[in-house]
Amino acid sequence: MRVPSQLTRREFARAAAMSSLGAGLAIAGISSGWARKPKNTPEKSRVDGPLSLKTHAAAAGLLAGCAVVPELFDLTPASNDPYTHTVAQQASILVAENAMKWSSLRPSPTTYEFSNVDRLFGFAQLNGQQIRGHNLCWHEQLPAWFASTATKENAHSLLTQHIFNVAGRYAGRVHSWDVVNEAIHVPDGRSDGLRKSPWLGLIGPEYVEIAFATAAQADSKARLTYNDYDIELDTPEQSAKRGQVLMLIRRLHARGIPIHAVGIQSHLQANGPRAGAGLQSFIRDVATLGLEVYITELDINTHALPGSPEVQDSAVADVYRQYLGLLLPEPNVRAVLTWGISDAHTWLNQSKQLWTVRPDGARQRPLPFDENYTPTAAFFAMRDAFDAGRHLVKSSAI
Ligand code: 9MR
Repeated sequence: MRVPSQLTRREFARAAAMSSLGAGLAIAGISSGWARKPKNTPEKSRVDGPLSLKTHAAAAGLLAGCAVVPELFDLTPASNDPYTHTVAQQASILVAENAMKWSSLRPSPTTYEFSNVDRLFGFAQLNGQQIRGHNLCWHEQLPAWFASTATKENAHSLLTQHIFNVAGRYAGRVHSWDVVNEAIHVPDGRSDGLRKSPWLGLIGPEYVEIAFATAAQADSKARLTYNDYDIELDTPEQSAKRGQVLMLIRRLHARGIPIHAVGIQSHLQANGPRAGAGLQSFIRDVATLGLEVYITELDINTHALPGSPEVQDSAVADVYRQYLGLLLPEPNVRAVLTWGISDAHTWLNQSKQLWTVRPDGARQRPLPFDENYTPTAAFFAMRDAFDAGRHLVKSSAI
């Protein structure tokens, strides 16, 4: 099935070029003061405008972007804020790192707090950027009131009302919605692979279908996406999880549930196994169902990689190069988003977990810009990978 909203790579490249035209105006400072050039270092001026990730990605028919924290945007006209500038320059698509989750949007069972999301949409509009919605249904980051308020009787209506109110508010303005996030958890031992989440316990396995069907009613334009992590590698655990994700998508598709894309989060490790044939065939399997694929949360974790910042940078760039080299040739892969833009703001330096903290106490460097907004080796690995995909624009479409 070919979903009507899907574009060929050629159409997509044209659309992306149009959106970078809007961004070009912003770069020139015409529509948005904060997109003016900051005092440039040589590195910064080397990667703006035509040299940016979004421009190189557009030439390959791809969207490039990152997760953002809307509160960090400095909207004052004369601002030289590097975070704001870098996001405006580099991204053709944005996703809220936390601002669109239940815990951010739902201060109480009856109220909504949209101010940060409205700020994000305003910023994106001025810069010609698209937006991914993350997310409508997840077992994490539910508000504190949820556990004491949600019951088997009201959970269906809590879920559908939330989706109508949130996806409905931004209908027609969202590139894609992560409708259901991280619903598969093989260790929970169910034959359908579903995680024993609050939604499963309250509504039953049909909560996934309910969420997708409601999202389609609330926003008929957004590509409705299933998003998950640890489905990238060919290890036994990740292969099993990827298999369950594929079965879930096939079940939804077979039942006529509207689903248009899969988000592969891609929180990767600097050392250890690399992605390979299993992920490639998964992407081809979902292509046969007419689904697009987005790399939604790419970053490279160096917690288990000893060595200097230079050693980290080179290993991180190697993973970007190998991973994008494997995935970008697949014609249904349409967008690459990193989980943050600069090492100054990354969950890998905020979360104090065994899998994020380095034994030497050094900060992680997982993203295309370092803490001073200087492009890292990963930036150039990404840009080279986009350039290598250019020839595909003419020849491939799903
Ligand atoms: O980066 C997000 C971090 O700031 C939050 O504290 C955390 C809460 O669980 O969520 C992080 O983002 C996650 C994303 O929403 C879903 N995939 C995994 C991401 C990293 O944990």
